[in-house]
Amino acid sequence: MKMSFRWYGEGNDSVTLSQIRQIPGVEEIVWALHHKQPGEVWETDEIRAVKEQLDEYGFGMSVVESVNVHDDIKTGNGDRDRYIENYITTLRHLHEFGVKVVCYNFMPVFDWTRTDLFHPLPDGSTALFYEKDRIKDDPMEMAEYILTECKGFTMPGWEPERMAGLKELFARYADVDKEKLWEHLKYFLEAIMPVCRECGIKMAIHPDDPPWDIFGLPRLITDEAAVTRLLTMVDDPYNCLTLCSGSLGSSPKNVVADIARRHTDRIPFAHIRNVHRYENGDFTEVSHRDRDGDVGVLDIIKALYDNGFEGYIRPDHGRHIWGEKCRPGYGLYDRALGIMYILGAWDTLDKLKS
Ligand code: CS2
Ligand code: MN
Repeated sequence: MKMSFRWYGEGNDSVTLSQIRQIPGVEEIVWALHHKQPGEVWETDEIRAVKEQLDEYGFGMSVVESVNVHDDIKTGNGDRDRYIENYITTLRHLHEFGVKVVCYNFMPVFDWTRTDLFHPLPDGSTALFYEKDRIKDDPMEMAEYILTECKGFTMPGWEPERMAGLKELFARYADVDKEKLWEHLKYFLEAIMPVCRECGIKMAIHPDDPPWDIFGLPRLITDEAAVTRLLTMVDDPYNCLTLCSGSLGSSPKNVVADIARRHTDRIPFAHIRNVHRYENGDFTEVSHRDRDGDVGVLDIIKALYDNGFEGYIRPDHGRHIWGEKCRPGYGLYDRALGIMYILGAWDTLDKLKS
């Protein structure tokens, strides 16, 4: 297992590489070119610039999160083949710099969705929160809220340029039902798999967050059956899953440790975080500690450990603690605590074995 930490890039993150270097055990930075629109080619000069920054601190750049997929590929129309060609060019460029895993998602219109980015927890910290009843109404209202709260930060999946055309974007998905979306995902994966094999890059899809349909939009990667469908539909070792414990774990239907145990060989990358679920379907993010939430953090770590997991792990969202001003979910302090918790569990399992 290799520990990693997501970083949004120079000038685009409140956390610095020199701070990350002081968190024990972090070997890799999970990175991306956040100024790129979905569908644009990532040029080698731009990738090299990131590599030079990471080299200075001795960090690897094996995992990219995300190379976003253009809406034409998801809706299966317009210029999808041209955008797939661009995607392939980007994969080839990433390969030149030793990238091994690309985390991406296939969620229509929105990436992750929350109704409150700074929800107070009883300990005085704040965290991301999802109130089920508020997601029934107007998607515009929610998008405006997220964009206002996130002013000053680029938010992947929430590009203001895309959100400005939200009505049109919804219209383009009007006749894309769940089965069509599966077909478009299959088309995309089959087109890129030969290049992934050639370049040794695993495509690790991120589960939908939350793992159910929202605003009438279909969502695919929501439970174990969907994971199995994805992995068998294109049965290739380079077609993989990002195991996100918080996304899958916000549904009480999912036992994330079971998914981890059954599919470890197709999981090159894991996001570990914890969520407390309420009976009415709301959920709040909480600390990484197993007993603070409901996703079964320790069972998940043990499942991966028992199966000899050799991929990358990163702490996913953290709470906002100690007055830190940061990008929602992506502060330094709570994610660093998360790393110490995950490494503590992992090292203990190692110790018990020897
Ligand atoms: C991430 C996702 O911050 C988060 O919730 O886990 O946004 C993830 O980066 C994307 O869905 C991957 O494309
Ligand atoms: Mn995640």
